[in-house]
Amino acid sequence: MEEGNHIGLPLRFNNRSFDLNPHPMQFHIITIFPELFTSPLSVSLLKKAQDRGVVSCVVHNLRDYAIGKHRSTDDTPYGGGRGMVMKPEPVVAALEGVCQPLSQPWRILLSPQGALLTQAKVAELAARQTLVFVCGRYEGVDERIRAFVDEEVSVGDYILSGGEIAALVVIDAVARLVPGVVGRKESTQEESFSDGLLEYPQYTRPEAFRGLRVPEVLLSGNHAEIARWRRKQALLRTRERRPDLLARATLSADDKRWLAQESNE
Ligand code: J9Q
Repeated sequence: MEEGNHIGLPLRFNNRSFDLNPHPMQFHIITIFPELFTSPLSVSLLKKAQDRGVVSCVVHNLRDYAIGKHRSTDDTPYGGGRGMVMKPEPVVAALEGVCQPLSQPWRILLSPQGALLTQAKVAELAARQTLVFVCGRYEGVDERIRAFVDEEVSVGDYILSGGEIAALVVIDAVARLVPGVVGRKESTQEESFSDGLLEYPQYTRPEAFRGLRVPEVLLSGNHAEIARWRRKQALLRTRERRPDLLARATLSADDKRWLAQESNE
C-alpha cells in the first residue's frame, strides 16, 4: 500500500498486477476519512483480490478538492437547524476529478435515503466495471449533490456516522461476485445457498462441547441423509426467523410437503 495520503495522493490499495487484467473491478471512494478504509481494504478477501489484480480500490480525500483557507467540506444548513451539511462544491469537484480519467464510472451516493441494498442490487453493481462511492455524513448532504450521482444506496435502516462503513459493505458484497475473487468451488456453493433460504446449522470438532452434542446424523457418513437433514433445517430455520424470505424462496414439491407436514405436528 502506498503512503502519502496527507500530501494529497489518493490511497491506492493495490500496487501489483492490476494493469495485467483487462477487466478488473475498480472501486473509487470519496471520503473525509480515508483512514477508515486502511484496514478493511488491507486484509482478507479484498486484500487477496487486489493482490491478484482482479479488484482495485482507490480512496480519495474529499478535503483535497476543498478550497479556501480552511478547506471546509461542510457548512451550516440554510433555514437553520442542527448539524452540518456537506457542501456541494468539493463533492462535485471530487466526482469530476475522480471520474474524468475513467471510462464508464457509475456514481453512488451512500445515504439512508437510498434504495435498500439487496443481493440483486449487488449483482447489478458487480456487472459494472467502475464504481465511484460518495460517503455522505450523517447530518446529510446538500440536496443538489444528488443531481451529480447515478444512484443512491442504503445498506439498512439504522443511523451510521457516515457513508464510509456502508461503502465498505457494498464493496465487500460486490467484490465477492467478481470472477476470481471467491474460489470457484466456494462460489458455486454460495450460489446453491442463494435459493433464498438461511443456511443450515454448521458444526465442527469437538463432538461434545459443554454437554452440547453434534447431531448424530452429521457423524453417520450417510451423505443423502445429511443433505436431507440440512435442507429441512434450512427450511425450518428460515420459516422461524425469516418468514419474509421463505415466502419468496424457490421451494421444491418435497420442500412444501415437508414444511406442511412439519407444521401439523
Ligand atoms: C451516510 N446512516 O445508512 C444506511 N446506509 C447508508 C447509511 C448512511 C447513514 C449516514 C450517512 C450513509
